[in-house]
Amino acid sequence: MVTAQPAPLHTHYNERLCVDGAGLDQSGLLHKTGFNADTWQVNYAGPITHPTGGIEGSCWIEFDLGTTYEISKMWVWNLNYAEGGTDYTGRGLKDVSIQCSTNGTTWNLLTTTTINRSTYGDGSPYPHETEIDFGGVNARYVLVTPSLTTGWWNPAQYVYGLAEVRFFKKGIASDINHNNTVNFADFGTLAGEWLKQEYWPQ
Ligand SMILES: [Ca+2]
Repeated sequence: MVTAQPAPLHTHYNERLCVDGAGLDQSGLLHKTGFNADTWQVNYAGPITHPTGGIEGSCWIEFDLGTTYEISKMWVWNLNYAEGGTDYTGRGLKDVSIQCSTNGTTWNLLTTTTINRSTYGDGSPYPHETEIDFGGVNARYVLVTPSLTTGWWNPAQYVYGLAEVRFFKKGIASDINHNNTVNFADFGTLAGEWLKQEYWPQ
């Protein structure tokens, strides 16, 4: 689940669009650009502070991963679209604070960092261009707060946001059912997958 403030610029710029894979191609690696390109976008609305996160910024977006994971990294496809030959990569987020929490009320600052401006200003599909190291921190909630003054690349643009993010947990290659334990239950899950009809010749 994902929540953000202020409200999106339009319903078709809802924050869900930066976590649900919308806009990515079949490989899951390239995000489309262009108008209405399945991105989250907000209008600058003055200083804003998360109810519990405590950092004043220009907006905030909170990702609820559903359960606590050891998070290894986060990929970011920054907001990027070209419209009528104009490069709008300046609407991408720039300086952000990233806080983590296991309960949604007590937050720890992970890092303050800069999200790269997309280099694909020509409107072509583009890969994630920022990887943020989470170092295996335990978190269920991740809160991103762009700086009030340098939170996005082009200060003349008062609209900004993200195209897509993806979180990775610390890997256990044999943890087939993703419960952070490797045991016989994983073998059962794997066997079940093999026995599905679609894996066998017709
Ligand atoms: Ca998207």
